[in-house]
Amino acid sequence: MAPFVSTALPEGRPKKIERPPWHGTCLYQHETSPWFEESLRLATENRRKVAVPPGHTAKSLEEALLDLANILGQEWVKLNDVPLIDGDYHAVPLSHDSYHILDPGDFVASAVCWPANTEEVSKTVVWANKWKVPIWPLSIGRNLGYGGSAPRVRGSVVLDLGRRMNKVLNVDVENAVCLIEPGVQYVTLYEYLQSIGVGNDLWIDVPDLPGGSVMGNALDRGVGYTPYGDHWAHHIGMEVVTPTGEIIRTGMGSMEGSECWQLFRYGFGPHQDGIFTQSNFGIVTKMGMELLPNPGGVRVFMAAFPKYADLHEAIEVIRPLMIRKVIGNVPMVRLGLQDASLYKTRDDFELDERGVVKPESAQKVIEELNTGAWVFYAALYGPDEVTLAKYQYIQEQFHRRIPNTKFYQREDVPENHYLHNYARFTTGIPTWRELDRMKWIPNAAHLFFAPLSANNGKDAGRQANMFRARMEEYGFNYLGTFFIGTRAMHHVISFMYNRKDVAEKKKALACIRALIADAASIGVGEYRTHLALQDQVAKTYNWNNGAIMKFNEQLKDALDPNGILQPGRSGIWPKDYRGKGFELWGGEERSNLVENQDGLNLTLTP
Ligand code: EUG
Repeated sequence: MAPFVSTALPEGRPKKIERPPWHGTCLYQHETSPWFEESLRLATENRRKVAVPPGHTAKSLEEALLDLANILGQEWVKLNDVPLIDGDYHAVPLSHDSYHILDPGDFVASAVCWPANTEEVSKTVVWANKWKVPIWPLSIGRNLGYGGSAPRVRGSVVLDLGRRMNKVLNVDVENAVCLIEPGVQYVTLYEYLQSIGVGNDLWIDVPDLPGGSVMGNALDRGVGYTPYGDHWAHHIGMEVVTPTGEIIRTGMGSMEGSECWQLFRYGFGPHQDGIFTQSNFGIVTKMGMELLPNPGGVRVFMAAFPKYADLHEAIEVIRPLMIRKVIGNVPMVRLGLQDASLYKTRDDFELDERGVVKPESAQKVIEELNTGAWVFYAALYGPDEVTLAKYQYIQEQFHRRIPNTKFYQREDVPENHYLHNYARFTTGIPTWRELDRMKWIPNAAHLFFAPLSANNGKDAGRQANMFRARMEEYGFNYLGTFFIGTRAMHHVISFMYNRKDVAEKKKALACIRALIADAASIGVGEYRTHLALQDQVAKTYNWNNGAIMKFNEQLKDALDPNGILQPGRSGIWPKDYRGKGFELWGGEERSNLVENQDGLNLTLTP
């Protein structure tokens, strides 16, 4: 077979990425969705009562929502009284967190609204201040494993910015940069660049699944696989609605008439951008993103390390390759079993009495798949001659310290191999392949335990051992991946559980809480976490008596005196909420705010 190395991809760059017709963010299931009939039936049999936010009665909320419907138009404000249908990755419910880890009816909005533009976002914020209703903006709602589309406080009003604010506002081809709204997904940005004829020259960075918001993911500091894999590091300029409704632009955007909003990251004076990530300090309505110029070729490869203990040496070999930029992307080292979970289900393995895959059984499958205890995927960018020289150099480096390392390029592996998929997304082409992993167990939901690791063998090794032991104690397989940055790694552990099994959910929650505590005990902190765990994780960032949270709270009180914007996000609570029992520290099956038994049975017609 001819080698696969080439510019772009030998099989070409598709103009469109196929997806099911029900792909979207929905309060009501799309009529083509597999859950449409069920949702209709449940909606008539059992209309859910609407959650009422703190400080409100059903009556006052009704009045407030009627006022909002006057501002945005009636069709753009809807009650969240629909059945809690988990759907799938494509049908993201706005009703609740589809990967719920507490009761699914816990983190629920009272209503959803759809502002059309920045001015309407600002008006909605002013409305929230007037009525003291907590609001929760989202771009697409696919923050799956971290809370999805759900608000932290029951009865918050969700602002779904993705529906109507979904435009690519500008592409500056010469400077390889674009300006986007919150509803632009990886898949739609890719298709847009294709549609204007620059899709071969300007690439985007796609993460494992491309249905998410480009802006939303960068604001949550997510990670992809190309040289622009650190999404936040490649944003450039933003427009933000503050919690009191002012509209600001950051960097050079703060100057009338500047041509450099998307060209120079800073402006004059303090640089604010970072405080709008993983925070509740503002609603981002526009953002610039750098695009990756076609580098003239991509060579992907996989290396397989035979022994579990090889992790240490592997990371030691990789660090200098990263710091010296021999490897140009965000490569990954993942457990052989996690790699195998793309091709297999848990039923294909022999389990021990705790439900954990037996090591001998994992080993058998690893041999069958021709992989290793750990596998390494990386991409080299540039003309073929350049990447070939780098590839040979990299092979030498590994063979010196792990002589049995096996290397594979695309021509060496079967058609269904993940390496072909890896070639697509390291070339900026979206794929849905990662969804195969959801077949591992029935009703699979993901929770990510995502501690940061130093880019060295010692930290990686101690983390893998510590977290594997704890997870197995609770009956879960440790399915870890290290996403390797220049000087640090995101150690992402895919925590899978059956969301229809209440006992298993409870175990998963207890286990991840134990993992957070284990990590903190050795000075390891998470880069991102699920809504239900943000109080606990925030507390582990405790240097100098938690000075950082005191600073965050000062900012919160100054910027959001009425405490309306995303109370509780990242453990930051407005002053009126602090110490009143809103925090979730563990042990609870749902938050302390029990359902308002009055509920709300209304139709939102004046
Ligand atoms: C993944 C990667 C992440 C994350 C959650 C999931 C990938 C899963 C690098 O960050 O936070 C296959």
